[in-house]
Amino acid sequence: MQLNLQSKEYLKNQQKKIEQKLEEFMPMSYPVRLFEAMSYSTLEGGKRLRGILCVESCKTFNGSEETAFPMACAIEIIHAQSLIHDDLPCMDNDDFRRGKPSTHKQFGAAQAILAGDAMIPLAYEIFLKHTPSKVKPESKLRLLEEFSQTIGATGLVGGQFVDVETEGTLIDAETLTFIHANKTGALYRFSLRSGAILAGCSESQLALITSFAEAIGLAFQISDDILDITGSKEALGKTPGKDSASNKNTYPKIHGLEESKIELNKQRKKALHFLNENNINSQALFDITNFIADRI
Ligand code: GRG
Repeated sequence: MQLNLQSKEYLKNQQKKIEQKLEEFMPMSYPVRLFEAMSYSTLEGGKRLRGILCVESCKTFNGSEETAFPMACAIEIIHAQSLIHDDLPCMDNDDFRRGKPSTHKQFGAAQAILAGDAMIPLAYEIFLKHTPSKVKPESKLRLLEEFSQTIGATGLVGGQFVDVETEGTLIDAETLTFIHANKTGALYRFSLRSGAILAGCSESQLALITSFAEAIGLAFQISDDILDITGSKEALGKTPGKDSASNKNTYPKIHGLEESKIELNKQRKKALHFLNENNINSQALFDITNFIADRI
């Protein structure tokens, strides 16, 4: 189901707004090459899906875009940081990212690691410095705790750790679910939850948006795994075929390509069902779900 022109333009415009905010928030100082490496990885390219989801979730629960922009940028900075480290020779070893040389290719491996390191506290700083003061301190503290759990050993790092450790071995479906839910799903989950928390939503609304987030997070990783098989370097902006070349555990490897496509559609239906059944009337959330499922 192709997005109509109006939906495409709306999402493009939201992407631009997040990029403008990132330009505004990214610092520049001495040592200039460190800040350049951070900006190189963060500012150029990227679909900004996680940032847009944070903003749209906030709007869905009657919060303003301005309330969500700092957190949306913090999420995009952590996402960019995870891509820098993921591309390193000791991890996924990819020379291309977002259609250009990956950060270690452009700046050197030690510099790329340090740029990534510096982006973690920067994300927290931007959230704390720029989030409007009308957001309650207890909401900010809750978000800091959830953000930490999302990106650390119980989230991105934990998922990536199991992914790296099991490379070249055959894992069971349960372990694959763990990898996907943490390596990729955790940041999707947090993107939607953080927007809702910033808007001051109720606990039951938070539970609903979390269920939606889990479905699209899984859908996104399945589509990413499928695209590694079917996508081109130009379309992906990175090297295709790397998963099978390094005998990585992916959804198609464990479940087969056809079953992966079926599961992707199941997750789409599940996500849309949550929106429809619970009267979450967000055209953008509806469109992003279809964009994720249709991008294969
Ligand atoms: C966050 C502290 C901390 C450490 C990072 C390296 C690592 C730990 C985690 C790796 C996580 C990872 C790379 C998961 C894959 C996620 C994925 C499919 C990314 C591609 O996302 P897109 O297509 O990228 O949204 P763009 O370029 O559009 O932003």
